[in-house]
Amino acid sequence: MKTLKYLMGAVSVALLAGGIQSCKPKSADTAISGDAAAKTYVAPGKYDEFYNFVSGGFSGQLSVYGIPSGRLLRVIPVFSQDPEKGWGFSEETKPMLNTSHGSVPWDDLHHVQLSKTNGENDGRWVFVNGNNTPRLARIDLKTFRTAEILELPNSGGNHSSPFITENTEYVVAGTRFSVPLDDADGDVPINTYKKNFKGTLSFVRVDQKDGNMDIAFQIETPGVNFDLSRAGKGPSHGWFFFSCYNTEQANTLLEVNASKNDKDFIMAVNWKKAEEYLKAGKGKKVKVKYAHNKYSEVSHTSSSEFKNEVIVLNSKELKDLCYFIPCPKSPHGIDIDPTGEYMVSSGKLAALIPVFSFSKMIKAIESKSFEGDYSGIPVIKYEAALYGEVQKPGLGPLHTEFDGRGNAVTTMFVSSEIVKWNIKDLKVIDRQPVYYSPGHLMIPGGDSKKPDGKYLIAYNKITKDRYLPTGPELAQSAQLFDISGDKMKLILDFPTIGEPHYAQAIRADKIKDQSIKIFKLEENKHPYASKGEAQTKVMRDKNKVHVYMTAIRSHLTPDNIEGIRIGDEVYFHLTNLEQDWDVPHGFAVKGANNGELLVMPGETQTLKWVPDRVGIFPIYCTDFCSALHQEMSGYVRVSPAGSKVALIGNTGTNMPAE
Ligand code: RUQ
Ligand code: CUA
Repeated sequence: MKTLKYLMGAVSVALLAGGIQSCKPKSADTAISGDAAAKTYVAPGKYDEFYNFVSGGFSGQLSVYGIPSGRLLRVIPVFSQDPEKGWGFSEETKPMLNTSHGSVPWDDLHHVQLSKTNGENDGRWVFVNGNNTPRLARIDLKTFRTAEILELPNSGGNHSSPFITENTEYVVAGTRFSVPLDDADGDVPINTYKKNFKGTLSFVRVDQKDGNMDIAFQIETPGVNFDLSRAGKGPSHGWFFFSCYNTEQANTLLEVNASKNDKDFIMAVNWKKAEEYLKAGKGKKVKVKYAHNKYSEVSHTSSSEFKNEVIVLNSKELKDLCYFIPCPKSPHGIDIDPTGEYMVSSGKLAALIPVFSFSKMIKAIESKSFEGDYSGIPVIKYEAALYGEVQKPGLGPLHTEFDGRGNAVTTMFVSSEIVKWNIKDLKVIDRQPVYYSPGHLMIPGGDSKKPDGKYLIAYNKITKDRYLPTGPELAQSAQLFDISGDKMKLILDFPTIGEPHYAQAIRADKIKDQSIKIFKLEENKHPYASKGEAQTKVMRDKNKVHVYMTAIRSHLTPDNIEGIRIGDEVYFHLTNLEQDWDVPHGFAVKGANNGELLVMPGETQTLKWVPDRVGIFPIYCTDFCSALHQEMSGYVRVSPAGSKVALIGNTGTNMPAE
């Protein structure tokens, strides 16, 4: 890395690299006000005020915290296998990780969006993005489980996603890396970026009844990197805004070559116009392949379907669809204020924060105040769309949220602080150090029409000396601030899982009562369910053995299984017969190349096991479910291939020994 820089001999490289690394805030000792403990104290047995859904970054998962206590309530597996819950290990959940590349059991989850109605969080679903193998996922907030994963074709990394419109009409996904489209010959020299690489913005429609997603259309754009996005709201509903960097179209050493232009762009997309073009048949059908995976809580199984076509609208050919607004130096976040009039963009390398006006942008388009075009797309004059600039906000602005009282708060990665400023006069009114280098920040409802401006959390990239040392890596830190007064006050540090990027929070009373407690056994439509011990059995179909099994405190039925032979594939289909809240049973068998099963009341899940040797194999429940949990166990006998041992499965009835 170093050698490369010196070889390049570019002074600006060193300057840039030095400049964008973080520096410590001056006063590393924060003044914690005396009432901080009282403000975050949630007495034992009492509930938190908010659910906080926090992206897990490279853990591929979504975690749920209580705010203000900072208690970790749950980790929801999404793109990554999770042996704790059997996610991606059970036969039922494996198809959820299908993609056109085969099973992809990991991803890099960056952004979180709660579904909205009239621009306010409604508590139905949470959407998240997979940044590596481009995917979107939807989590159902009745079960707190992943219900759907949709792959995105024609994309090279799904970063500016999964931002949504004010009534959850669309979830969008802009490609981070431009690449040749899937139906083009991709076997081209990398240095033909300018000619062969294209961007796409995917508009995914959400069915308002069941939440199911599908790609409505894509917009093909010039090859640039799309970083983040936000939908308009109120007056700007119907528009989407994307931050773009690498408008230099560099394909190597981006840290220098994509930082040359003084200004990159915000791309404004008129999606109502796109709908008109779509209706008028202006889209072109493009051959692609992408997976669409859905989980059913009725059959307790998932389905994975491959689709092979998308409709693509061309941003260059279709007039009035897309516009560029120049924006200083590699913008990262783009955030829309609660009124829908102001678009705040944070340029990582800029020393100011430009605030654009939606109404000025519309006037500029009407009066054609363009400074030219970029790859055939009109570029609006900077001044014509600009409302004003926040001067000297701090170094390395990344993301902005709103408090609902006319203020915005922006994270400063380089100067390690959060900075509050007034949207009308663009004056900085407060700044507080954070430890260290904040990426995203979050105010509950802070991207909505009605923010709940009581708390703010900074999600920091670097922890260093904040926690007890734990070897070379430390958990990332979140820092909770009370923002109800004029000054933002730090009141709590808590660690997070993986690397948090964005997070959102919602008042607990908006979802806690809809959270389901059990799956009703009588509604279980799993093809291998046993709805009572009388239905359990062991069936052979050539070399496949299906064990229809039940679990109830405190035994498995059957718990003695014989007649399994080397060469068999054994499927343990475990139904949890409990109909009581918070009584899962687990299942494991010695030597299984797999995770455990963790089966909820009323649910059926399947563990596949291929025994590799002759002998007796213990099986047991992995979840301490009762005083006799340690007794909840059994044995499987494995005999040599071709053995004549009869296939049996029973509990409590001893067969005579042979
Ligand atoms: S990012 S730290 Cu992947 Cu949202 Cu800005
Ligand atoms: Cu069932 Cu332990």
